Amino acid sequence: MKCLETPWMQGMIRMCGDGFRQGWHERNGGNLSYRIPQTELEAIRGQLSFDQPWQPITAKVPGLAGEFFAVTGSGKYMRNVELNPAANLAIIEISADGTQYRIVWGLTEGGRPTSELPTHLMNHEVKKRVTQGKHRVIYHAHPANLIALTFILPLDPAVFTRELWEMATECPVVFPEGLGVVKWMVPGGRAIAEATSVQMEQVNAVVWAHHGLFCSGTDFDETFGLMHTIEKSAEILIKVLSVTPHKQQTITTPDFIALAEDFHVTLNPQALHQND
Ligand code: 2HA
Ligand code: ZN
Repeated sequence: MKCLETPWMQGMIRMCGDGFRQGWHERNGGNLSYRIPQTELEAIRGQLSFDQPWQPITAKVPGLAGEFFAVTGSGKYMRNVELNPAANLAIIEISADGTQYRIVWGLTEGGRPTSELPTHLMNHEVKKRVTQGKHRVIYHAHPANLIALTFILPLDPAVFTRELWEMATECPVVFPEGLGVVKWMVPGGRAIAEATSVQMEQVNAVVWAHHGLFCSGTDFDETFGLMHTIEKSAEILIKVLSVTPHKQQTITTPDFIALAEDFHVTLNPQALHQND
């Protein structure tokens, strides 16, 4: 099967277009990566070329040595991926020492992998370890309501988690472990990658103050769904705060405890007891 026709590549292409249509990817904003399963890689190996030079990652990811990733391109627009996936996406291979990558497919009109490659790969390394390889997708977007909240709420993971849980009953079930929050930092580098990946040990979504959100998941549906759920909840909170700073009523701590029992989830205790 042609690389572009594989279900996982089709899933990646669809997600880029879906994210654009949600309004999360102005200009070249946002990026997406997928850790390709070994069997899927073998099926397309004949379509890859191994003649491009190794390049530094500027992060060390020995846990990903020899892995292959599909990634969006730096400076490429999410809205263009559906029109020309091979020009806007790449497949990269990670070197045996985990410090370099090389492009083995795609970016047919030139370019490099996403400018956030260090954060993507460091998150993948953490998630591969803590989920025993189940998580394969890392997604970064610029959803407006969540970004707006980073100017209003304290940059405290327990506060963000609790406020977003209260806005939609499904939230504590979708992200019971809560959200991480990283204060404003220069994007693209190793420092923000480290700050993000440390929090990814515990959670599947990390907010970047005044910038956007990183999500992790097992597949494209789950990861897109997490981004979507968090941003929908942020939109409701922005609507509430636009009318009044005071909630007349809300979901309470005992309500959350009852929900957690019925849905068999363990809620982040800091967020659960945030308002006690
Ligand atoms: O431009 O979103 O964080 C891509 C980005 C950088
Ligand atoms: Zn960004």
